[in-house]
Amino acid sequence: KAAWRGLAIDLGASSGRVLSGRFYGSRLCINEVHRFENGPVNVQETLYWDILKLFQEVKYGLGLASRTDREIHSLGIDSWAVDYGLLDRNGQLLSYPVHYRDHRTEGIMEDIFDKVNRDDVFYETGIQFLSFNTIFQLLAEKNINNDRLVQADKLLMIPDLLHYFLTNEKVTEFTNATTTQIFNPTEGAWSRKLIEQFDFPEHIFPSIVQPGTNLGKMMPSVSDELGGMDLDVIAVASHDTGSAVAAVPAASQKFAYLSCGTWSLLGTEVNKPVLTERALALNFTNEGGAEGTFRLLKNVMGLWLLQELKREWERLGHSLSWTEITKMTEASAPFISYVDPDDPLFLAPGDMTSRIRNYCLKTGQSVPESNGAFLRCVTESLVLKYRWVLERLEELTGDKLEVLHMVGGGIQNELLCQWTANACGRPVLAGPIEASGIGNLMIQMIAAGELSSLAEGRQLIKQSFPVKTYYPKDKEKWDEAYATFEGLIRQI
Ligand code: ADP
Ligand code: LRH
Repeated sequence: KAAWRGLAIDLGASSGRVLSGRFYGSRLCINEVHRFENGPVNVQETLYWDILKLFQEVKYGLGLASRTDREIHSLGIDSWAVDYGLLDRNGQLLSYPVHYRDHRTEGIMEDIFDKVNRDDVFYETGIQFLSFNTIFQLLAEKNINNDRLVQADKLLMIPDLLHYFLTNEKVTEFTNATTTQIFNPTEGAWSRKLIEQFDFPEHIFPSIVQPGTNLGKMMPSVSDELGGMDLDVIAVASHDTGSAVAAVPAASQKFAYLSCGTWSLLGTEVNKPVLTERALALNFTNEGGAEGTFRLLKNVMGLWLLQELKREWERLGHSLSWTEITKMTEASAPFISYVDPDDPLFLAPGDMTSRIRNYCLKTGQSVPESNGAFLRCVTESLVLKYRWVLERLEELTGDKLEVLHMVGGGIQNELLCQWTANACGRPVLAGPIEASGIGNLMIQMIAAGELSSLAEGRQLIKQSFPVKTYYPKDKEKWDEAYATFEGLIRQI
């Protein structure tokens, strides 16, 4: 039997890629067809995503793939969550999508929760409070650009917008819908209550489709441009974290995962949202996943902090590779100062060294004095925060989570993997790197009837990609560091 072939378009906040996948029955092979940079574009003090450039890169990757293989069955798209584009009645995009790191949502939660009950919003959606959730971005839209919302006919999340550009279909894929904080997971529908309470136009919310839905073929204009390429477009778990967690090669049902890229998403899989008072107090989230699962997790600011340090030094003419960055981190003195990576101070792009410096001054710690010291401070703080989240996760679920699966581009930082094992005091199983793309392919294979379930897919991934185990070391030193770190971060 000929191999099944599919394409995964995986758009991360720092880079996008087009991967091709071939499934030979007992093995999945992937190949990177195209990779391109991604990031915020600042125009007159608003941060946008360059969605047209992204679409162009996607088409370029598709064209490359079709030149070497005319037998591809389908494609799927996944990307970061929460952001959207608005279409008018003629189906025209009203604005470039605004980046979730834009300042328009600063202070918006405080304002609205004077009028609306905050706890109710959590119990209605199961979603953690992050200032950039779609619900708050829409509120900012109302405050700043209400004209746009008045003109809007449909709101499409980033992958849905690209689906629309490819197929002309306007739908919302379930996993991304859950991240808006306007979706009620218990009812499996947009929250009428919140739409009413926040006074959003109800008609902008499209119908919801489940991961694995075939959206049909590419439209003729796109197909012609790509030399007659004629694939099925499958709505996969279009939230990249949903796709990444689908691809965790876990052997059992209870496991902790850390999807590690621009963000670090640390959590566990549950069958239904955990809507307890404690989950609310700890600000954990319940995002929708493949096959009716939910991800109980917390966002940690992640490698964004390292990306921003790297970018800042680059601007000053001092370019460093990731390998050099890892070496400098390791060479710097240990356990000097820490930051809470999730302080809102670190969300926006720019001047990361001065913000870290200020944080250290404010908290009475030594200020990092070399590039290596900044890197060490951030990397240690990240892994210590992972431990904090992991322990809260065990508290919430009552489960002992013996191992931590790490996936995503960040696992190429072996120091980070080893220190995660050390800080968390348990083995880390690292792999695969391209988890989002692989999970994306997996949902396409389930839709095509090539695989029967998520569990079978995870077994296939285990067989197909290497996993490296890191065992914990230096327990006493890391326990001591954790005690200091825990004292520093806000207690709940
Ligand atoms: P996203 O999908 O959010 O764009 P990725 O999953 O591609 O992010 O991960 C990118 C991050 O992985 C980089 O910011 C960097 O911190 C880390 N990384 C990538 N390559 C390496 C490497 N060779 N060594 C160490 N870290 C790396
Ligand atoms: C990771 C991610 C994460 C969201 C953030 C906006 O790429 O999708 O799950 O919280 O981006």
